[in-house]
This record gives sequence, structure tokens and C-alpha cells, in this order.
Amino acid sequence: MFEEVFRALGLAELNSGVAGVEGDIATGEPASRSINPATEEPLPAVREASFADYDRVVDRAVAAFERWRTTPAPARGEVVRRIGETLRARKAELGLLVTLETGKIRSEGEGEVQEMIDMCDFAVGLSRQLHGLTIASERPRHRMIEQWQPLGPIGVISAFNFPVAVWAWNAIIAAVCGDTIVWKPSPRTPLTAIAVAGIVQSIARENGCEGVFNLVVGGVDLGERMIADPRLPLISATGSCAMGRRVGEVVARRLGRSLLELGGNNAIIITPSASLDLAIRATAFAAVGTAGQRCTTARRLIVHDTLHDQVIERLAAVYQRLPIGDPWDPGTLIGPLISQHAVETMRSALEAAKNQGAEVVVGGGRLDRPGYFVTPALVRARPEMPIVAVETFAPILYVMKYADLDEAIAIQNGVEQGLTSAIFTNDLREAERFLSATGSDCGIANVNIGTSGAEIGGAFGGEKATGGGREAGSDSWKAYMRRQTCTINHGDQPPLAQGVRFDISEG
Ligand code: UN1
Repeated sequence: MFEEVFRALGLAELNSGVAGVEGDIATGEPASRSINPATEEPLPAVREASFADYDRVVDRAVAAFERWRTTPAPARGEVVRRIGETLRARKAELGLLVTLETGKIRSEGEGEVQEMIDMCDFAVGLSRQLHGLTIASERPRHRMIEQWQPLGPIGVISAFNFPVAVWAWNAIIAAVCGDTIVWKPSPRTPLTAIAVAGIVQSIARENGCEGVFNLVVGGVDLGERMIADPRLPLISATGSCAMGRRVGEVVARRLGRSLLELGGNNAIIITPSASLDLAIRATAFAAVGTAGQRCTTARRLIVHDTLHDQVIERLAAVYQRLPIGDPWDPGTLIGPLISQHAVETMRSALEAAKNQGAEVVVGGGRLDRPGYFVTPALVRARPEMPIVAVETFAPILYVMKYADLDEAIAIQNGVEQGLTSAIFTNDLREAERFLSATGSDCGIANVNIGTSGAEIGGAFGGEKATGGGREAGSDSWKAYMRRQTCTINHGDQPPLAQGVRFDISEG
């Protein structure tokens, strides 16, 4: 029923899971299919990259790097500008493809494409701002500078839930930095990746830089090959904490760099001074938007004990009215989960919660229709229940009570992950306490804003088991370059630093 979208994006009945230069196609066996999670129907098939395909692609990325690194950065930015223009023109159909493959609602599917466009706009400006420092030298007639050089071919491993936005955070920045890119998307969302890679490949071709942006579709075996590959000095990986531990270990063993964006277990604190209307609306989006499948999804709600019952009651009323259904239908707010496995994971998390003494206030069921649809669950819980420390990639919100702000912050920080966090308060001191060194320990801390939906202008990422990586805006670009400290002597004496003397005589 969505044949025109596939056609418009150049997708056929069988598609190559390799892209980068024209004519290079995947030879892996067998072909696989992603599933439309709203209908359980198979989408067009993909032939995955074989190991031989992978090696060819990486060799090409290495060769392309030799040229690309000497292309002036603003000229690299010009290629990125053209990519952004094309994505703008194709936003509607690409957004719909995101919807079909991930189950995200239309506005979120298009939002994802907008995130790529925003990255292009940001990176065009950045291509003229890869600034280094001039540093005062302690030695006479010496000058010190810090400069940033391209790093090499970068490996990007992305997850199903942001199948193209997270690629753009990495690839678009890496491209203006002079790196080439080898992208392995989630095997659950290969078509969105193939469509974007096709668009980018043809722009690269028109601009004489084929081989800068490459794609290899494959599973865990291919990922293992990639992370162990010394030709890729940086691996940027998004996924679960378990996956990130593996990537971190293997990359560290070869002393490569990894940039990890892993699980979150994000909390929202609602204080007595909060505007409840604001807090309820923001919490609802953070907890059930994208059917709870963002790494930034709010999974824990920590409410002052004077408001606790009222907040549960108001949220329960919202949950009961959530329009759940076909994600391409404009009235829908909640689409399906990605897979049957996700539905089962949600069910077993709720079972565990109940066994630990939690009470499911509303939701947690499965819709009686094709597709992986669930009703978002609101659960009364306590911070000491082991289940609240677990990131379940589904819409489950555990609501807990607190008595004073120190306790709320301790609960919020009391999990291994450290991605995003939020407080709802109109009390300046509470807000500042939350943002202070003894406040939230997360990479992202918001006041009167939910935990999800970050803008690209800031650095995105988290602490602790979230992996420590930072992507997208601010100075995240530095992860994609190598820093070089240069000292230049323009005098006729060789003075040594720290006052060290080493006077030699020549006969
Ligand atoms: C993710 O779920 O991996 O802040 C990324 C957000 C989005 C990105 C989420 N901009 O919710």
C-alpha cells in the first residue's frame, strides 16, 4: 500500500545492503526483510553485505580519506549543504519510510528527517569553524598552537529507534571534519538507511567525492568485524549498555577510540512548586512518545509525596485516552513497538515489577490486532525495587514518592545509567540545586522540560553506563578529529621548557 514511497526513494523488491559508489552492490546471502511493525507484513528485501563486501567498502573508505582530508573544510561543507537541501526536498517521503520501518508516528518520522537537515545546517557553519587555539609559550620567540586534523574512516553503528538521525549526528559532522564514514545501521531498519545512503551517494558522485559516505548492512558478525578493524580509528556506537560494553572492550584492546551512546534510565522529578499542567504534558510525551523507545524516554517519575496521588490520577486519565494505532494515521500518538520480542520484554518487565510489589495502575496490555501494539503502562513502584533500575525499551513509567529534594536527587542518580534527567519546579533554589555539582549526574539535565527531544545544537550523550560519548552539537566535532599541539621556534636559540639546561659543545 506504500509502493509509491518505496519507488520514490529508489527502493526495489530486492535492495543492496552496500552503498558508497555507483555499481557496488552487496553479495551477502541470504536476503533479509524488515517488518512493518504496525502490520507485521514484510517490507522490501535487502541483500546484506558479505565479509568480502565489507572489506572492499572499508578499503574504499581508506582510499577516499586520502583525498577527502585535503579537500578544504568549507568545500566539504558545501557537499553537506547540498545533502541538506536534498533531504529538505524529500522530507515527506523519507519521514514516511521511517514510520513504516520503525512504527514512529508521522510527525516523529518527519522530525527524524528534520534532525538530519538540522545537522547539515549546523555542519555547514562548522566547516568554517574547526578552530584551534594559540597558546602562550614559556620560551622566547616560540609560538604554540593547537590544530585539528582529520582522523580517518569512521565506523558508525546505529540503532533501530533513530535509524537516520543518529547517523547524521555522526556522519555529517565527521564529513566536514575530513573523515570518511562506514555505516552499519540496525538490521531492523535497513531500508531507511539504504534510501538515505542512496541520496547521499548520488550527491557525493555529483560532487566528485564518492566513497566518503558508505553503507554496509549486516548483523552481529559484521559488527564484530567492524569493531575489531584497525582501519577504523573511531567506532561510534548507539545501542544497549551490553552492546556498548562489548564495543568498548574490543575497540580498547586495539587502542582505538570509541564514542558510546548507550542506555538511559531517565527520571523526572516533580516538586511541590511545579506547574502541574506543564509537568503532566511534558511527562506524557517523555514517557509514551515513540512508544517508549527512545534512549531518552522517561522511565522513572519521582514525585513529591504531597502530589503523588494527584499526579498518578491525572496521568492515568491521559494514558486511558492515548490514541494508539497505525502510525501513519495523523490522529495517532502511539505506534507499535518494534518487534514481538519487544512486546515480550515489556510483559516480563511488568511481571517482575508485580512480583516485586509494584502495582500496574493502567496499561500493559496488547492490542487485539496485527502489529506489535501495547498500551503504555503506569506503575506505582518504590526506588528499591530492582526492576526500576532496568531499562526496558517499552512504555513503562515507574512512579515513586520522595519527601525532600536530596532524596529525590539520590533516587534519580541511583541507577547505573546517566543519560538525561529533568526537574519540574518554579523554585529557583531547587532548580539550581538540581543543576549543581551535587545535583543530576546525567549528561543532560533539564528544568521544566521532559527528558527526551533534545535539540541538535547541544552535545548529546550521557555519563556512567551510558558510555560518556557526546554527539551532534557544541564541540562534539572534536571526537572526529585528531588534536595536534605544535610549537614553532622562530628564534636562533633552542631553549628548553621547564628551564632544563643541556649545553653541548661542538669541539
Ligand atoms: C536516541 O534515542 O538514541 O533527545 C536518541 C531525543 C532525540 C534523540 C534520541 N533527539 O529524544
